[in-house]
Amino acid sequence: MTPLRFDVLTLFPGAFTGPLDVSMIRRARESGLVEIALHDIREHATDRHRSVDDYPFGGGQGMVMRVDVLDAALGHVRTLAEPPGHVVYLTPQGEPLTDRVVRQLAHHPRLILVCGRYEGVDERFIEQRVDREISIGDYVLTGGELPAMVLIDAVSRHVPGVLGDEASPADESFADGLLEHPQYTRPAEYHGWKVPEVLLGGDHASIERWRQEQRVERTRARRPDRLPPQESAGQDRHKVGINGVRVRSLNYPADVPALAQLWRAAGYEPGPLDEPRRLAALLDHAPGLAVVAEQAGQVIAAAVAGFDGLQADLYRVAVDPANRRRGIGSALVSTIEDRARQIGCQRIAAAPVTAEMMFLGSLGWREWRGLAYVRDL
Ligand code: 9D3
Repeated sequence: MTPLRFDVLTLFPGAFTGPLDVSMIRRARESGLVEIALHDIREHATDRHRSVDDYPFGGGQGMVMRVDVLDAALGHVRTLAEPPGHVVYLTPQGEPLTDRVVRQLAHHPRLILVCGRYEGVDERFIEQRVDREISIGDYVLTGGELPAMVLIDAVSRHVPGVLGDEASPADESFADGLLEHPQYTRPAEYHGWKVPEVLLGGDHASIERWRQEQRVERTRARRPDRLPPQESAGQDRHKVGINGVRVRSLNYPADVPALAQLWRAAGYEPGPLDEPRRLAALLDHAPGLAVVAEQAGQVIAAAVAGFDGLQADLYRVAVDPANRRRGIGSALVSTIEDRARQIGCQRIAAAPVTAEMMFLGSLGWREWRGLAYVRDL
């Protein structure tokens, strides 16, 4: 197993001792799973004052980090190891660091993190040398050092072995978009503060149900942005497209007859999905991933997908024959993609490849060995 190597370019290498020397990251470094090398940018200053920053051209507040000094530092760091590394600049202007970005970064064998101070770094360095700009959130810090440590901590957890044997970042809360349920341990009562009754009995089905309710309830209260859009029948949040076509969630069981007719017209072999109870179960599991297009109160297209926690599967897409070639299938699929992404799904697949699914290629899906279409979300 090749370790993950971080090289950090900073004016304050001392800031990193402490946070990265305890607990899990310490163990990961000691066992060689993660390497962290710190580099002082000031060592690459060339003038007699060892200056690393200068006044901004055009005037304005503060100082700007010099392109020549940063480039010398990066050039030196690149000679120290292979491969050249993916250069990440921590900046308030960057894209937000999310679970998805963390997982993407974890694929690189070497990350070079550039921490800014002052007002930022000369834009030419960013244009020429930086692969990705990342922020850790919308609040102002004094520099990129703490963000770099946050990134190192989050990415290191994805290196196999860092978390220990059983734990896997794959089946964590963020993966399905819901927050975690509350936890309790002994004593069962303290100062009269009691542990919820259901957890003390041995009824595992009831415990599981209670925990799932807690997860959904907490997510609704604290992070409604992570729940799939929920529409109440009639009062639908919808897109109104060209010619009054609107996309909405499939309503069960009201839309079942229209759905059956669409599947038939599209030539789908009747299968397990045609059992209304199966459809109900699918909707229970991933509400919002089955959508229809409606025009003048008539359902003219439908797309049904499911999400089992690993990847989303697009089972069926059908557009009424009289309404084809209007972009309706694409609108349904992109709605499903958005909603799947919102619940933490990272990949969607469609198999088998039928003639009706060929349009997925133009939506950015890639064909997988002629057997399936796949898209990373
Ligand atoms: C006056 C304009 N400021 C931008 C909002 C200047 C500025 C403030 C703070 C420039 C750099 C910084 C230092 N912050 C970081 O380098 C930084 C950061 C952050 O402040 N918040 C969230 N994520 C990050 S990543 C790097």
